Amino acid sequence: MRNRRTPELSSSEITPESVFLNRRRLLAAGLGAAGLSAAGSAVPSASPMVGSTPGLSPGEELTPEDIVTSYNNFYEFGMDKDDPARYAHELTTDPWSVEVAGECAKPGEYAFEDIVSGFVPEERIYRFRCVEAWSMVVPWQGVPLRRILERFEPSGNARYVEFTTLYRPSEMRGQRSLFSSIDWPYVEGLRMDEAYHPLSLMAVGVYGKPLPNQNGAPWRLVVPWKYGFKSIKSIVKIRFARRQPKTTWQLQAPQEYGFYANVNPDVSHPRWSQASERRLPSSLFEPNRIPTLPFNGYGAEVAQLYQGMDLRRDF
Ligand SMILES: Nc1nc2c(c(=O)[nH]1)N[C@H]1C(S)=C(S)[C@@H](COP(=O)(O)O)O[C@H]1N2
Ligand SMILES: [Mo]
Repeated sequence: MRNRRTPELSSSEITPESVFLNRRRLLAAGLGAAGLSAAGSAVPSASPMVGSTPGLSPGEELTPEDIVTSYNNFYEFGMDKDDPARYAHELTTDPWSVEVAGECAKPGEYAFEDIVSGFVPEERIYRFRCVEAWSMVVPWQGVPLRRILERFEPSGNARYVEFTTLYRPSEMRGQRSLFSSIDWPYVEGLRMDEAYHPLSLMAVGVYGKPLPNQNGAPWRLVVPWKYGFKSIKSIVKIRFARRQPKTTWQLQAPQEYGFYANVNPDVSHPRWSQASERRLPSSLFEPNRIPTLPFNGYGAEVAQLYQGMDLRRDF
């Protein structure tokens, strides 16, 4: 783990060349183990039927890769579902640096490779439920968020962790758009106990390949019991905080989006019901509508995090 601000670090260690080598090593050692075949061709390491995966019901199937990588929300590239797949290649994700700040012993500016080095990504097949009432089942590869955050030694004052996406209008056309009302950069947050929950994942791959830009390269959060908007993409800043951070969607429409954003079929969005969802692939004639589960089906794992809270008020 290197902190670019520590004086003893020699400049040769942060040359573009070493960054390049580190990234190649990351892919070879990490994602290789998680799903790339020896020949380098991508094969999903999961079988399409995922009934034996914890949390998933028998008969639930993986959402096909082409849908996972072409039906996206990533407003930095536009508001339509196909904008991210069309325009996210305009973003440069290498080199990538991450600022760590706030209540921790190791703040600083880190190279992405240094933060993830030494980790072998695990495969996690998760249900993913968007607040717009569609859902998917996705095979992610990633590192438990807790293991990453612990590297920065958060202090006892850290009760929340805030994540921020890149602000780079030159490469993110949605940030230049006059139609976007979002106050960039995109910000999300978790309570520390949520961040430390074993289901919280920092994904670096999907379907056995490095994350495509439209899915949040080089790394993005995945919090499967919360609405999709909590799963922030292309993170450049991690800040440990005493007080609850203000998140992008909360600032945008506080009556519609709360800090917690736990999937809850009993609490409607003011403009639509959350009782059911369209499981992709879904079409007009085959909507594939299924009931939405409390905590997106992960209640047995996470409900205790919210004991004593009124989830209608803290939505
Ligand atoms: N930076 C950033 N992260 C984001 C978003 C976004 O617009 N910008 N959209 C969120 C929403 S609303 C959803 S549903 C998921 C979609 O993730 P996916 O495209 O990988 O399925 O990303 C989330 N993360
Ligand atoms: Mo979403």
